[in-house]
Amino acid sequence: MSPTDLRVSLGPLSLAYPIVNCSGTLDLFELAATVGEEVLRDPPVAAYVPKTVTLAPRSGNPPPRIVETPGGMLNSIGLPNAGVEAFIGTDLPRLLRLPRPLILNVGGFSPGEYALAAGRLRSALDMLTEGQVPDGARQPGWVTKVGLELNVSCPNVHSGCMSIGTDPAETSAAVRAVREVWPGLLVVKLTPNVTDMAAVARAAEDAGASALSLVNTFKGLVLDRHTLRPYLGGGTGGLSGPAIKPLALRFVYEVFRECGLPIVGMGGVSTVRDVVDFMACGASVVAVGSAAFQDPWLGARLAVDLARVLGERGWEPADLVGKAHE
Ligand code: RRO
Repeated sequence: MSPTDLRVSLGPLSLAYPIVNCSGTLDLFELAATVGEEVLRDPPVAAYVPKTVTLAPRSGNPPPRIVETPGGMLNSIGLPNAGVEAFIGTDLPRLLRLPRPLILNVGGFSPGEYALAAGRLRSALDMLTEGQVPDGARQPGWVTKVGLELNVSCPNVHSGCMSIGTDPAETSAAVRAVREVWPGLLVVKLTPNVTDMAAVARAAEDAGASALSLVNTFKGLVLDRHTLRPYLGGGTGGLSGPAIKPLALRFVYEVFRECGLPIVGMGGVSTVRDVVDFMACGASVVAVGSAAFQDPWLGARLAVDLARVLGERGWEPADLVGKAHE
């Protein structure tokens, strides 16, 4: 029997298999510093999603920033990053050398700020790839290599981000503003901390999104057992890990019915069973998040397992997507 072909498309990006990482959970360059450069020549994901970048530099939230919980972990990192100009100078050139498509990730505090950051990335890509528009093509050449994910769902900052992603009108304004300057794949990462995610998903779709990432972390709280005050420096945090898988699956299942966009499913993925479940509920691509802290190679291993599971049924990835709805 011939090996199962796991190739999938996400907009203009072509992925060798339908597994990527969640933004902020896998730093390939940090990993290379400990395990060696080989991981940069063969990264364990089909497309690489770096950590969220914002227009201006941010120092993030005070420590402690992470705490374990039963079945998961709570983080309050607070979006530390060196800002989009430093990202363009330092990170973007080495990211472009990775032998994988990229999905850059941008956060912001107003629709205009998302557009400014996306516009800077677009100009930098045009320059770095000399990728103006190839003869006869309507889009820059890098469009098949680089996509953009809008993080309108970080739960750990007091304005912007999640307060945009909980409001369909604000989400629409941010997506519309970015669409003006960004010609490629535009993924919008939604928050589960809402009562009606489908309304936000439809707003993103109408404003020009090309795909959705479901879901970011669930806002939660852990107390310091001695002081009985909030343990994390930022007060509350975002819950991830196995505990959230059924909650995340419910959102993928419901949004798949309500909205026509491809879905990148995530939330507590650590086994091939999880990958199969997310795809059956409607995810075209599945992302590995906090489980990669324990096993950075998990994404590539899950791809091997997925090929076996699909091969047993004689299926391609597309045969599995949405099966739970039949
Ligand atoms: O940096 C963070 O605290 C963070 C971000 Br940007 C996010 O999108 N989700 C999350 O759980 N933490």
